Amino acid sequence: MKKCALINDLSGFGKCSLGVGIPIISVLGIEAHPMPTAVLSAQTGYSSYKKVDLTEYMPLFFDEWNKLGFQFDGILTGYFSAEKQVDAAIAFAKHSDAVLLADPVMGDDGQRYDGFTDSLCSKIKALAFSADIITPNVTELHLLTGERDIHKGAEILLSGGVKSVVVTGIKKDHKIGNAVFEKDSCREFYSDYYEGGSYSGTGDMLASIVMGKVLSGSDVFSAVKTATEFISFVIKNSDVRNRNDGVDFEKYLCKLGCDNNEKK
Ligand code: PXL
Repeated sequence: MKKCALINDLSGFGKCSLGVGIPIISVLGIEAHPMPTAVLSAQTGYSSYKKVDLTEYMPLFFDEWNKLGFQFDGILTGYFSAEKQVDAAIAFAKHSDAVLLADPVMGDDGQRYDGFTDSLCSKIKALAFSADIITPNVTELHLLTGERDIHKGAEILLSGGVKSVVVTGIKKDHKIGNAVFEKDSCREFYSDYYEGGSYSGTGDMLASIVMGKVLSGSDVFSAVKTATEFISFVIKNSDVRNRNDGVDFEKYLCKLGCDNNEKK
């Protein structure tokens, strides 16, 4: 089986990060190997939370993985709570031939998430520019490039060496969608349903689906089409009272299930 390292936090409440990445990568038929950056009582959108940073353990864990010869086909990065964590992830990725998908988690709805200082954001920017695929939302695209124009922002990232730029959460004509930019092509995928809300973890879901699909042989365009349709379906069928809680994806994971030619 293909192996994917998931470098992200584990949050007890507010379904996101490893809490959605591990099941999604797994249901897509890829082994998920988590390296938690931090463990939180709840994601940072709630009115309070407690956090344990694993910054000092990350280089030790990566050294162990390297020492034991574990090889990865994909590396998926998400939430970082300290600059040194990003350094450790960059160093780990540099020594690997894996496809690097960096989800540059920094903010949403025009606001940075709690704790995202200028210096942490500039480390995340360096990681994003070294990745094969990145999945910023429109707020993160602006933080990465200074651009509010999506096409111009994506162009800056492509010129910097990123192969596929997936801009998420684009609002247009009462719909919400995602755009994929590669060197000579661009495609947008919109959902047929837009309530005007944004929900915890949907960006993490999109990044995980794209990583899993690409590792299974899909191109980024069809991977983003699948992710857009899945997330739209899940939002439509979720009973969400608080956007921080996340969406009811668990019941529908089977829709993403891989179809192997297993022995009966
Ligand atoms: O989904 C992004 C995310 C991931 N991890 C943590 C967060 C957030 C967004 O608020 O707080 C801990």
